[in-house]
Amino acid sequence: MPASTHLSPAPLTAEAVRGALWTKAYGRTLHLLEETPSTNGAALTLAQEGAEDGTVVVAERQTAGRGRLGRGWYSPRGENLYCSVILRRTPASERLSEWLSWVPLVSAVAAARAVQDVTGSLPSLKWPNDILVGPRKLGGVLCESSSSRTSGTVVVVGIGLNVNTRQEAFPDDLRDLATSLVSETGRLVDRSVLLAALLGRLEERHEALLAVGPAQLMPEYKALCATLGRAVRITLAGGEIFQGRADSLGTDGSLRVVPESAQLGKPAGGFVEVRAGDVVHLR
Ligand code: BT5
Repeated sequence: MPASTHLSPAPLTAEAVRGALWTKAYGRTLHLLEETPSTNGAALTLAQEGAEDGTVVVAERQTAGRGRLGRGWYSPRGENLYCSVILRRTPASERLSEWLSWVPLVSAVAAARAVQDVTGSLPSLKWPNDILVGPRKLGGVLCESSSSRTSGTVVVVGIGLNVNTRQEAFPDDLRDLATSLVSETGRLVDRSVLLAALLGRLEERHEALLAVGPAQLMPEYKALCATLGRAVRITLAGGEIFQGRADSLGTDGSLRVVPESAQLGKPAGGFVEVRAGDVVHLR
């Protein structure tokens, strides 16, 4: 599908999304909000009220967009995609924790594939779930879950993609770190078409994860992941920092990093398994 060449971005409308949608469930119930603090927050509330699997919340603007670990997500009005999908179908309890750790990774793959569908260019990924073009961040994934005895586990997959924000319009602290599709291609992109592609790719990857498990999806993640094989600096969830080489992925989607020196003593197996933390690509 070609990118739009309009001088101003085409509006995001439910009608245009539905017109381009090829999913079974994702986006068939679509809440398009003018403004919300966070589409993830709105989706978690809808989930608690019983919203069905595949329900989507998308907003023109977020006033308190969330990143991981309490960080924020820059979400100006009318330019980009801020969207959250409610997942109610979960695997049997013995596979639940593995599934939970892979949902963000395969969601990032789906976002990269949707960008490829619409622009022809395939982004790469930074572990665990940043979407990159070269060294710059095009988008990110934030998964949040809630569980109750009555309704079981519900996961909300939130995705932010910078689409039509021009490079000079990013705030100072992001201008050198972030990018957008219009910055990369020089063309404005129709967000309705991109959202439909994103929901299609998400449904496809989430179905595959449930049906066949992560082992079959790992090769695609690895192929897109620019972190593997690189020198990295890791900040662990507890604040500890070390450098090393990103070696491989664990079956639970963790990043195995061989420390550069004996900073962490001699880890078992020669590597540290990073489950939650921040990665900086060095060199
Ligand atoms: C993420 O967090 O990358 C996950 C972002 C998820 C955002 C979506 S939007 C729809 C849904 N609803 C929400 O409320 N959230 C989700 P993290 O890896 O923690 O990255 C956050 C960091 O990225 C920030 O500290 C900034 O440095 C940078 N950042 C913030 N906004 C950005 C943007 N628009 N583009 C690129 N980088 C950004």
